[in-house]
Amino acid sequence: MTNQPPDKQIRDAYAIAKERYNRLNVDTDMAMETLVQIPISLHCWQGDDVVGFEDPDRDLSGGIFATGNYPGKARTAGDLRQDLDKAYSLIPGNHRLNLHAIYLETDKKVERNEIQPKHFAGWVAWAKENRHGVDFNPTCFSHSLADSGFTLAHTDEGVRNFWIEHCIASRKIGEYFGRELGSPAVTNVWIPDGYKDTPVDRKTPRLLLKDSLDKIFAEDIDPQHNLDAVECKLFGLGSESYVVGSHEFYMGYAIANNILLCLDAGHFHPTEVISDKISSVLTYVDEIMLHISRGVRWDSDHVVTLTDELQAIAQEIVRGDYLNRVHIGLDFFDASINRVAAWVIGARNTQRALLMALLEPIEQMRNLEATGDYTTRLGLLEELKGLPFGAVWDHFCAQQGVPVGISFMDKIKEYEKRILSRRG
Ligand code: RNT
Ligand code: ZN
Repeated sequence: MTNQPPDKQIRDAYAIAKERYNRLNVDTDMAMETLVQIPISLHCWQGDDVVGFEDPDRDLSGGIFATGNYPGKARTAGDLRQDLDKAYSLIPGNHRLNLHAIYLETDKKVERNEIQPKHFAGWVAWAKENRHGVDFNPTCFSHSLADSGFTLAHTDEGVRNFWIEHCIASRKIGEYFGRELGSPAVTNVWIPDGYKDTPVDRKTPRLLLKDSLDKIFAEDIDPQHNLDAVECKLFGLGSESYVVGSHEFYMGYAIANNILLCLDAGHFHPTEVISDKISSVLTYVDEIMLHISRGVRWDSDHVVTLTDELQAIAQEIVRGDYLNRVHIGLDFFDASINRVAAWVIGARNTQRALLMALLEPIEQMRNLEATGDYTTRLGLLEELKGLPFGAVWDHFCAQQGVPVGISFMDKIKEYEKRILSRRG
C-alpha cells in the first residue's frame, strides 16, 4: 500500500532538520535519546473492547461503552498477547502494559475478591520475556454486584466489602507484577459510582467512598513494587448528574493520603483540559498517572490524535521537567477500526507530541516570558509548529527499527489478513 521512504531520503531530511533545530540551540539527538526512554502504558482493553476473560458473554457496564464490530478482536489471552506484540513492534521504544483484573487466566471461575497473583502468571512470563513493565487496575464494573451503578460507595456494606476485597487483591497483584518485573506497577482504582439523575444526597456516598478507600489502602503494600492511584470522572453514561469520585474528591484524597492521582483526558468538561492541571496537581502530589484519551461529545474514549491538547499535555510534562513523576498511559476503546492500529496510532501520536515538546528551545522561550517579550513568545511558538519535526520522527522510527510513516499500515493489513480475519 505505502512503501517506506528510502533510507537516504530519511537520513538527508534528518540532517537538514538537525541543522535547522541547531540554530535554535535544540539538540535533536538528545531529544531522541530522551524519547526512547519514555514508556507508554498500552491499555490491554483496546484489544477486545473491554471484555476480558472472566466472562466473555458479560456486557460491558459502568458508564463506559465500546461501539463498533470490526472483525478480529482478541478472544483469549493468547490472542491478546499476539496482538499486543504486533502493536509494540510498530511503536518505537520499549513500552508497558496496562492490565485490568478481568484479564486473568483461570480454568474455573474465580470471584473478583478472590483473584490472586497466580492468575496473572502468564502475563508475568510474557512481560518478562518482552521486557514490559505492567500496570494494573481492579475491575469494578461489568459485574452483577456493580449493576446497581454503585460499588465502593454502595449503601450495602456487603457489596462495599466485596469491592474493597477486590481492590486489596488487585493491589497485591500490582505488587506481584512490580516485584517480578523490577519496575513498580501503578494500580489505579476507577469506579463508576454515580446517579443518572439529580441526587438529594451527594454527601453520604462520598463519605462511604472515603471509608472504603481507607480500608483498601490500609493494607501495607511495598511502594517499591506497587504505587496506588485513584481516577476521577465528571460523568458517565447513566451517571450524568452525579459521580461520587469527582476531581475534587480524589484530588483531596490523593493529597491527604500521599498516593497518585490519575487524570484521564476525557473525564472533564468538554472545554476543560488536563494539561493545565498537571503543574497544579504536581505541586501537591509526588506522582501522577495519565490516561491519555480523546473526548468527543458524550464519549471520553476516542483514539488519541495529535490534537492541540495532546501537544499541551506533552509540553507541560517536558517543560515542567516532570518526566519521572508522570506515568503515561493510554485509555480509549474503538471497536469500529482495526484494534491493533488503534493502539499504534494512539501510542505513536503520544510519542510524536512528546518529541515535539522535546524539540522546543525551552530556555529561549522562558527568557522571552521572563523579560516580558510576549510578542516574540507568540511568534516563536507559532513558528515552532512549522519546523521539520516530522523528519526527526521519521529518523527516530528508522533508528528504532519500526516502520516510518504510514507504512506501519502495511504490517497491520498483512497481520489482519493472516491472523485477525481468521478469528471466529
Ligand atoms: C472509565 C475510566 C477507566 C476505564 C478503564 C477501562 O471512564 O476511564 O480508566 O476506561 O478502567
Ligand atoms: Zn481512564
